[in-house]
Amino acid sequence: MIRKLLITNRGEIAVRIIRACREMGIETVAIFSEADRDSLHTQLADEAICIGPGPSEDSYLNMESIMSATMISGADAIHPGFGFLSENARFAEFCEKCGVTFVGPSSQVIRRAGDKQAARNTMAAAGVPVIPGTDKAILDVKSGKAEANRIGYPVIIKAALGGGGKGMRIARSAEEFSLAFQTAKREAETAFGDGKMYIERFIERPRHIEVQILADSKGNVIHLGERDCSIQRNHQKMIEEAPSAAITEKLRKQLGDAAVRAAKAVGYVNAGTIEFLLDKSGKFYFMEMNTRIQVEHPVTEWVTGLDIVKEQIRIASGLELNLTQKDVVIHGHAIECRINAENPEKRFRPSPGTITALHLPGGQGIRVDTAIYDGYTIPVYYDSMLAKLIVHGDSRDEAIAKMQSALGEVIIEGIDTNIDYLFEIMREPDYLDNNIDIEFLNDHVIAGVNVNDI
Ligand code: MV4
Repeated sequence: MIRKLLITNRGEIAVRIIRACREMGIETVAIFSEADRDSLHTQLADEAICIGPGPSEDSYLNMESIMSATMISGADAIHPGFGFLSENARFAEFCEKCGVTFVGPSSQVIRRAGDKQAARNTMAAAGVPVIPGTDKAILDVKSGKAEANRIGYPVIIKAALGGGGKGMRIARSAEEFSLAFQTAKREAETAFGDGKMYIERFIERPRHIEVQILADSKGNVIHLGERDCSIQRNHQKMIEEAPSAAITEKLRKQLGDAAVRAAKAVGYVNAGTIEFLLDKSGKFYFMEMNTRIQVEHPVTEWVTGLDIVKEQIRIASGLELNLTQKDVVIHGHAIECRINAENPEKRFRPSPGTITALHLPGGQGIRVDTAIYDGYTIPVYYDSMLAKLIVHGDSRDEAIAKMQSALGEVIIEGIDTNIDYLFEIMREPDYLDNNIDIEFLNDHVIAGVNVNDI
């Protein structure tokens, strides 16, 4: 069993992991940058080690400093949280070579999931539905165009090593192909140092549906149902829910089976997420595999009653899952809103600064995951998420009513936040009617703002 765990992260997810360890009797080591001396994770962990200056490259991304801190502290395991080094195969490999347990899948699985083109082929071979597209890397316009003609327009051109929308372009016709391909390829070369591209049929207005899986080192794989993460801006999710109101029990079983097959096909161990697109006709397709704990994991925790971070630590300790698929029952409906330090009226410009007054909601069916406190100064170096407000009700309508009530109670003074914007989404008739897809924020004016105008 893991005795002492070092958390290579900050903010609410570091706090979330510290809390799980405390319950499990595992000692915790925080690492912090010079900008995070007063941060909550630094104060809550049993020990805290400064690993460098504020900028992420000098601290939370500095593998050598982090591994030195790990050795000095005597930690036997590392939890990477999300972002930063969490999906860096080289870092996982560094841990393996240093004899430190990485709480996540092996470096080999992370590397295989990172090549989206290769992952697509693995999934197709395992019988997981993939979007019609190419099975070999495309490097030039000529062969790309031939493939696009075969697939049929519109197509989407994606970087093999991409993700999060970088190195991605849509071509609606053969006329648009050449420019779209070259732009996407150049962007991929700059961002990932690799110009391998693949092409898929472009799915119009899908939902983003992802399935949480748990896989132990004994070969047991289960799924914890799906999350609907369609409400997003610029590939940043804003609101997530579980279960998806678009999915029937029959479809849930098909998605879950596909996700379990996907995990088994790559020899997955630990918690992971299989992302799918669900088209308007109800067909779903594999998109990507995420090898980290995700920001939105609490909605799944609430409808299943499980603690996914504890499960990650148990799995990394070599323990067998203590539940089977039939033990997983989905109860009620959970919604998460991401509260960010940003101003929606000023192109969602980040708003770091000092919190001068704070009131967070509570009560039955309300959970707040955060690392902010009254008087806390948000550093300029990191992302703008301040808190996750998660609610649970018997039904989607009840969860929405709770979210409206909880958002209405929040007081955060001294900085700008997106709370009013989130509140308005919770009153938008199409949101209430479950008329949502990945274009939702493009299609609506929310609190006087339409994201297309940005
Ligand atoms: C797609 C797609 C439509 N058709 N692939 C966005 C980032 C990367 N993970 C893949 N993405 C997409 N792939 C096909 N064949 C639409 C998107 C997409 C998207 C997907 C999920 C959530 C939000 C999105 C926003 C824009 C585009």
